[in-house]
Amino acid sequence: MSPGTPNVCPVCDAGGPMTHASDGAAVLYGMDFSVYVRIARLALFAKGVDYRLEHLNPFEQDPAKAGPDLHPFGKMPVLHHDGLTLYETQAIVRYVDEGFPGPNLMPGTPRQRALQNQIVGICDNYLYRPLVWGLFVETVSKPLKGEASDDAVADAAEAEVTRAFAALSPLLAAKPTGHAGFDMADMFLAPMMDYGMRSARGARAADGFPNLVGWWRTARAEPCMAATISANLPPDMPADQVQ
Ligand SMILES: N[C@@H](CCC(=O)N[C@@H](CS)C(=O)NCC(=O)O)C(=O)O
Repeated sequence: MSPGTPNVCPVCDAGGPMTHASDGAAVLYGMDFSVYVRIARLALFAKGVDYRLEHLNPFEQDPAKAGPDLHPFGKMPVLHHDGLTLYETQAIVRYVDEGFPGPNLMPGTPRQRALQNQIVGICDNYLYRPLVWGLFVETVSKPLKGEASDDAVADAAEAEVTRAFAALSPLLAAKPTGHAGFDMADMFLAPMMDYGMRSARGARAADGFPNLVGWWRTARAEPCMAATISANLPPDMPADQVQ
């Protein structure tokens, strides 16, 4: 039976009838330390969706330890809900927003939605890699593990982050805040900032952009951030640098 056959769950039982999918419960595959998994969790949290997080760790070299082979590009997260298996976090967040009751995560007008998509696109394409990998992993995570960080990598990343912050800052100032809690743009940016602002270079790059710093001070105090923080951050992880 093909995964597309009605009433066949492609995740839990490709050859038989649906089991867990039929009860409507959502399953998010991924690790809680992942930026993109957290984005999906923020959306599920905002909508009050009942879900469980199941193991999928694409960073594991051993396929037996990595978890189910659900993502054609070897990434996380993957959402499974009611017979649908979905990857790409933008698709997941939009599905969660439109598929469940609760606060709207996307604004009401085409212009506002386009501007929100622009922020999300900047986060995906120009911020995530230099901020999380180039600054956090390179200058915080590696030294915590006793590895040397590469100044040239960090220098290049800081320049890219500064450029992304310069683009984001006015967009954040103009962003509608017409609903309670986070919207989709906040959900993409905040998990990236939560790693990046633990690096002195990330905080330094943000310093020149008061809108961004102000946004981050508010965002990081939202209950959804505490509700979705990884349980696996090292105990000696530096606190946020932005005061
Ligand atoms: N475009 C993907 C990006 C997801 C992504 O980069 N996830 C990271 C974790 S935060 C990952 O799975 N990395 C594993 C790897 O690159 O090997 C999405 O929007 O879901």
